[in-house]
Amino acid sequence: MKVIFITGATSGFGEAIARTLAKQNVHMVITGRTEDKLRKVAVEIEASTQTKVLPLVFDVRDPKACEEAISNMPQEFREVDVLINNAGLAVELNPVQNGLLDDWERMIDTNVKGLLYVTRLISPGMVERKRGHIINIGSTASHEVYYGGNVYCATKHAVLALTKAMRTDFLPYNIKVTQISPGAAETNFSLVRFKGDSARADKVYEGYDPLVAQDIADVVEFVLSRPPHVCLNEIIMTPTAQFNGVIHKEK
Ligand code: NDP
Ligand code: 8X3
Repeated sequence: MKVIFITGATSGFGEAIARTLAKQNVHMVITGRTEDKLRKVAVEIEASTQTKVLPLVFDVRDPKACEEAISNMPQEFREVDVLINNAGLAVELNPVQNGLLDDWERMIDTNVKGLLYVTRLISPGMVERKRGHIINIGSTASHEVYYGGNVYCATKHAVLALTKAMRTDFLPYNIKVTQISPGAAETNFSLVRFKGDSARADKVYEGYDPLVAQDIADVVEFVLSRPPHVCLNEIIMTPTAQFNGVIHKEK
């Protein structure tokens, strides 16, 4: 049975990806910190598909918690075929001179170190089996910077570097590595970025049609549907109204 492991599946892209791929009747591990939401997603998926779901509650910033959760998975979930490194966040939109160290650390620890911790634990099995696919969720911020986006953009630049590095390191082991790099998508992302200020978050998506989580899930499904000899290395996707960090908004 194919095993798919998705980090950050309590909302947004991760949840949509989990619900979409579950239709393939697989074994699925979903993770996040918000236990009630994670369990709800797991229960709903199991009620509506043949997919068996293991919800794992842990913070990707904590290497010990990652190890404990992943190394104690039941046997039937251990041989992960697909790892989707999705958990991530932006915090605030301050220029460097006003940045808060705690905000910077949350972003670096989650988006870069958390992705590394999980990959470090799951990739050895893929190497051993000479089989696997890692999908990293990057961003258009892997390529561009925008005012106040400094550290978030740096973490997503780092994700792109790690995607290329993994592709290089795993080349002898028949492991695919793909980065999906979306632009603006309406999820909890901006609510988290603006620390619960919904008026500020809503403004981000006014005046144009942003991407929605299902758009990213559809692309993940397509990426995984390619034959064994094809690896899509990166897909950059934006709302039609966005290019090069510029969003055209109707007044
Ligand atoms: P959401 O806020 O809706 O989802 C983020 C997910 O990440 C949640 O499930 C959250 O779970 C999880 N997460 C965050 N921090 C941690 C942590 N420390 N440990 C474990 N899980 C964590 O945002 P999106 O779905 O939009 O974001 C998903 C990814 O897509 C992120 O990497 C983001 O940077 C990226 N992205 C988003 C874009 C957008 O415009 N929305 C565009 C491009 C990329 P919980 O809080 O329960 O732990
Ligand atoms: C999330 C979208 O525009 O903040 O990666 O970079 S953006």
